[in-house]
Amino acid sequence: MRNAHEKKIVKTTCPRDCYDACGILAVVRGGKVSKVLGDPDHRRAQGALCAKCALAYNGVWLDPEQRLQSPLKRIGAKGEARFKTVTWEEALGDIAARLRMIRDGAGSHTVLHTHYTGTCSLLAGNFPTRFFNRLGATEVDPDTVCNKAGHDALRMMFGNSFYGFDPLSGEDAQCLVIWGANPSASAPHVHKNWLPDVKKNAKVIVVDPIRHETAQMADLHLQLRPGSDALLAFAILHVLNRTGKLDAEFIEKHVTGWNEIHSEIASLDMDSVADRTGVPREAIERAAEWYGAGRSLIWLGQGVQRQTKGGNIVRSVGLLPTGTGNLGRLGTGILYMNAPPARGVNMDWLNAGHLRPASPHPATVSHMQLAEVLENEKQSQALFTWNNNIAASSPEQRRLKQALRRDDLFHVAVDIFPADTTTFADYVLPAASFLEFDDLVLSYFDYTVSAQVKATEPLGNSLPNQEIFRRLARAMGFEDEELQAGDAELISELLGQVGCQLDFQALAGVGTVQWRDQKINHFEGGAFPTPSGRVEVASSTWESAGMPRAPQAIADERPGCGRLRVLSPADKWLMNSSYANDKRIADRLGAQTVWVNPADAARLSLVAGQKVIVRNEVGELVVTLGVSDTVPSDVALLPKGRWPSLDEDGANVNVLNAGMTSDLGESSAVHSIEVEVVAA
Ligand SMILES: Nc1nc2c(c(=O)[nH]1)N[C@H]1C(S)=C(S)[C@@H](COP(=O)(O)OP(=O)(O)OC[C@H]3O[C@@H](n4cnc5c(=O)[nH]c(N)nc54)[C@H](O)[C@@H]3O)O[C@H]1N2
Ligand SMILES: Nc1nc2c(c(=O)[nH]1)N[C@H]1C(S)=C(S)[C@@H](COP(=O)(O)OP(=O)(O)OC[C@H]3O[C@@H](n4cnc5c(=O)[nH]c(N)nc54)[C@H](O)[C@@H]3O)O[C@H]1N2
Ligand code: SF4
Ligand SMILES: [Mo]
Repeated sequence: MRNAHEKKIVKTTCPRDCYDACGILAVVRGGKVSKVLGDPDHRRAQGALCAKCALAYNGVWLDPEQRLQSPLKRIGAKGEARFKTVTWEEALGDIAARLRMIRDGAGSHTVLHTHYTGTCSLLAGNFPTRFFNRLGATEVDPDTVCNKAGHDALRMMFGNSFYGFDPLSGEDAQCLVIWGANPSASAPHVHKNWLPDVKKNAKVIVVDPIRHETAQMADLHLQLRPGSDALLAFAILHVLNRTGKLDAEFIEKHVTGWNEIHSEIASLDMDSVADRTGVPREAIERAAEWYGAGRSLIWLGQGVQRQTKGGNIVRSVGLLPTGTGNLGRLGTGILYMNAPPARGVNMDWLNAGHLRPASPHPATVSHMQLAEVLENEKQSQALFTWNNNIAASSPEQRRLKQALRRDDLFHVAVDIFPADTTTFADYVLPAASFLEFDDLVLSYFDYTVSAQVKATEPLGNSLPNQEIFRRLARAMGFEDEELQAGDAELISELLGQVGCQLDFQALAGVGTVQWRDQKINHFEGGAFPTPSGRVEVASSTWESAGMPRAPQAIADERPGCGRLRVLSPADKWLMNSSYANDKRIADRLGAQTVWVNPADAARLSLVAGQKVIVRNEVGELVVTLGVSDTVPSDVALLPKGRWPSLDEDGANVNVLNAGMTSDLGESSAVHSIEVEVVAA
C-alpha cells in the first residue's frame, strides 16, 4: 500500500499547442497529482505556469468527475449525449468489425480522421496516424485549419518552413518585427520573459490590427487593416530601396526573380499606401529605418496568413529579409515555427507513411471541406476525431453539426473530456492526460528537447492515444511491428534521431535541454533548399501552385455596406477549445463578447454591455458588445475557442465561418469573414 502522505515531485513538460513548452513540476502525494506548478529551472517558464494552465491543470484536469474514464457507447440519438459504459474489448471489437465492413464495402478511404492540437507531444500527437495510414483512411489535413498557407509559401520561397531563427539569437539583433502574432496571449512566457530581454538591444515593431498587450509594449505598432500586409511590406521595401538599404550583393548571389518586383517596389505610390493599409507614412518610414539599420528578425505569426490572400502576404513579408540580406547570420532571419523536423525528427517514420496502401483516392482533404464531405455517404462512412474538437474549432459549425447527426456515419471520438464533438459520437474513447504517460515535447519556438514524464497512473480506464491505437490495430488483425512498437522503444529511437546525448531517464531528470550547445544559425551561408538553391521570389514553382509568379503589392478592400471584418485569434484564457469547461476559467472568460472600436459602436448606435447579433450569410450569434480602442474601426474581435454547448446561443465564432480558403494549400481564411452587427 502507498503511504497517503508520500510526496514526490516530478519534472515534466506542458504539451499544449503553445510556443512556450513550459517546464512543469507535478507534486504527487500518495500516487495522485495534488498540484501542478511551473518549473523554476525552465528558461521560459521561470517557475510559473501561464494563468490559464495554473487554473485548468489544478482544476478540471485533476477532477475525475470532469474527465472521461471509460469507453462509452451511444444509447440515445446522435448529439443527445446519452451513453453507456462499455469495456475496451467490447468497444474496440465493435469498432474493428465496423471498420472491416467499411473496408470490404465502400472502401477504407471513406474512413476519415481529423486530428490536431489536443496534445502536441510526439507520440500522443502522431502515433495514431500510423494506424490510419495502415488502414488507408483519409486524413483531414490538420494544417488546413491553422497554418498551411504560410507553410506552403515559406517552403516555395525559402525551401523550408519548419525552421527559423533561434530565439537565443534575439540578443544578436538590433530589430525584431512581430508580424501577425500575439505572444501576450499565444506565448505568454515568451512575451513576459523573452521579449523584454530582446528589447534591451533591439527595437521591437509589432504589425497587427489589434493593439494587444505585446503591441502595447512595442517601440512601434503598425496597426494595419486586416489583409493589407503585402502592400505594407512593399511600402517598407520602397523606403529601404529609396534609402539605399537593399543588399544588392545578397540579392545577386542568393535570390531569383527580384528583378520581377523591383520596379513595382521603386514606383509604389506611397500616398495611397497609408490610405489602403491604415498605417501613417511616418510609421512606415520609421519601421524601414529600424529594420534596415542592422541585424533584424521577423517573427511571422500564424494569425497573419488566415486570409484569402494569406500566401501572398507571407511571401511579401518574406521579401524583407530577402531584400536586405537579413538571412544566414545570427540575429537575422524569419521564424514561423521551429518544428520537430528542424531537430532531426523523421515525421514519415513517426507516422509510418510507408504502411499506406496504394490507392486512387486522395490521401487528404481540407478541413474547409469537412462539412461537405461528412454530408455525403459516398465520401464518408466513418469518422474518427482525436486530439481535435471539430464542433468548436472547424468552419461551417451549424452545417458540420448537422452532418455529425447522420445516423449512418460511424463516429469514434477520442478525448480526455466529454467535449462538444464527443456528444455526436457512437463511441467515445477516454484518453489519458499528459500527466499520465511518458512522451517527448519539442517546443515550436525554442530549439529544445523536453521530457513529458508520467507522474501518475492513467485515470480510470483511460489510455494514452498511442495505446488506444495499438489495441485497435490488434483488434483489426494488423500485425505490422510499427503498430505495436512500445513507448520506451519509440522515445529512444526519437532521441536518437534528434541526436540527444541523454537517454529518457536522464532527460526526465533535467526536464528540458537545449538541442545543441551553440545557437542555431538557419540558412547559414545562404544555403536555401529550394530547386534553384536560391530564395525564389518569382519562379515557375509558384505558377504550378496556382499563384502569380511574383508577389503582389495588394491590400484587401475595406468591408462594404457597414460590415465589419471578424478576427478570431487566440484567447488568453483558452488553449484553442481546451479549458472552456473549467469553472474558474469560465468565470474569467465571462459572457461571449464581440469587441469593436468606439467609432463603430457610435456609428451603429450600440453601447457596451448590450446584447448584439453578429450575422452573415452562414450564421448568426448573439453575444455581448464590448467597446475598445485597441480594436481598429471596421474590425470585430471575437476570439476563438469557446465551447458552443456552454454558451447561451449554442455556438461560437465558427458559426459565422463559411470555410473560405486562402490562396494556397486550401488553408483557412478565417480572418477574412465579414459580418454585420445589430442590436439584439
Ligand atoms: N474561428 C477560428 N477557429 C479556429 C482558429 C481561429 O483562429 N479562428 N484557429 C484554428 C487553429 S490555429 C487550430 S490549431 C485549431 C485547433 O483546434 P482543436 O484541434 O480542436 O484544438 P484543441 O481544442 O486544442 O484540442 C481538441 C481536443 O483535444 C482534446 N485533448 C487534449 N489532450 C488530449 C489527449 O491527450 N488525447 C486526446 N485524444 N485528446 C486530447 C481536448 O480536450 C480538445 O477537446 O482551431 C482552429 N479554429
Ligand atoms: N492562449 C492561447 N494560446 C494559444 C492558442 C490559443 O487558442 N490560446 N492557440 C495556439 C495555436 S493553435 C496557434 S496556431 C498559435 C497562434 O498564435 P499566433 O501566431 O499568435 O496567432 P493568432 O493568435 O491566431 O493571431 C495572432 C495575431 O494575428 C492578428 N491578425 C489577424 N489578421 C491579421 C492580418 O491581416 N494582418 C496581421 N498583421 N495580423 C493579423 C490577430 O489580430 C492576432 O493578434 O497560438 C497557440 N497558442
Ligand atoms: S499553455 Fe503554454 S504558457 Fe501555459 S503552461 Fe503550457 S506551455 Fe506554458
Ligand atoms: Mo493552430
